[in-house]
Amino acid sequence: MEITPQAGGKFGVTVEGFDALTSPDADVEAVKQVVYAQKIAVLKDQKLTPQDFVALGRRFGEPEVYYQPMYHHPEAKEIFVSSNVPEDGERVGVPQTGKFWHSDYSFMPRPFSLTFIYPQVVPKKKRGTYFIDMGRAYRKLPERLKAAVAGTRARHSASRYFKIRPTDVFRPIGEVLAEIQKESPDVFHPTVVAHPVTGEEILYISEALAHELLDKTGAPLDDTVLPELFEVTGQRDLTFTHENVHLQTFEEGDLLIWDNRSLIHRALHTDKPEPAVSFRVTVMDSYRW
Ligand code: 7UC
Ligand code: FE
Repeated sequence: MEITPQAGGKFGVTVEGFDALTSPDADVEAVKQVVYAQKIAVLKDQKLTPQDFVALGRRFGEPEVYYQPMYHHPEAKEIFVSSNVPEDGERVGVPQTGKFWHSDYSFMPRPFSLTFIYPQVVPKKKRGTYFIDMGRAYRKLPERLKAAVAGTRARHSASRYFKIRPTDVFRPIGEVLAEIQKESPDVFHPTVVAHPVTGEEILYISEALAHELLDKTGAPLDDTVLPELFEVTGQRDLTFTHENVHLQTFEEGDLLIWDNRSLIHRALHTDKPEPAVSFRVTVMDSYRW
C-alpha cells in the first residue's frame, strides 16, 4: 500500500495498493488515521460488489442505514444510492442528492464519522464534490467572529433539504413538515467542536442544515452572525473560487473516504441529462465528539 499527497489537490491523499477485503487491519488503521489527519483519502482501482463495499465500511466502523428507505440500494440497505439512472424502468435511489453545503447527518443527534463515496457511473462533464475544511476555516476566522460563536450552539434541521417522496404526492405540505419534525426533530450541536482524534477545533455549521445560533441561555444570537460565517467560510460563493473551496474530482475505480466531522461538502451534478450513479456508505467510528 502506498499513500501519497494528492496531486494538485489542496489537501487529501491518494492510496494505491489497498484491497478492501484482503489488506491487513494495519492498512485499514493507517488509512483511517490518514483520513482524520488529511481529511480525504482516494482509494484507487477499486472493484467492489455492493456487499464488498459494505464490508469495507465495516472494517472502519459501524455502517449506518440511512433513515429514509427510498435511498437504499435494493440489495444492501447500508448503501445510499444517488442516481438519475432507472434500472429496468424503475427508479433506484434519489437523483441530485447533496447539492448544497452540508455535513452528512448533522441534523441527527449523532452524525456519521466517515463518509465513503464510490462512484458507479461517472459523467464525462461536470461531476465531483466541493469540500471546505471547517477546521482550517475556523482558524482563519477573524477574532471577532471566534468570540461571537464561543460557547454557542447551532440548531440543525433536515427540513429545508428533505426530499419529497413519491408517497408524499397530494399530501398537504404542513403534514409533511410536521412529520419531518417528528421523525428528525431539530438537534443542537456546539458551534465549535473539537475533533476527538486530532483535537482540532472545527466550526461545525453548514448553510443547508444549520438554521440559527443560540447563546448559553438558549437565546438566539444576532441573526447577522450565521450568514456572515457562511460568507467568510466560502459557502456563499457560487463561483466556487473562494480559497477555502476544494473541488474533488474522481475517475472510475476511485473510492473516496472523508472525515465527515471536519469537512462540509456540496455535490456538483451535471446540468445536462448525463447518467450519474454513486453509492455511499457511512460509518460511525468508536470516537465520540
Ligand atoms: O437527498 C439528499 O440530498 C440527502 C440529504 C438531505 N441528506 C444526506 C445526509 O446524509 O445528511
Ligand atoms: Fe452528503
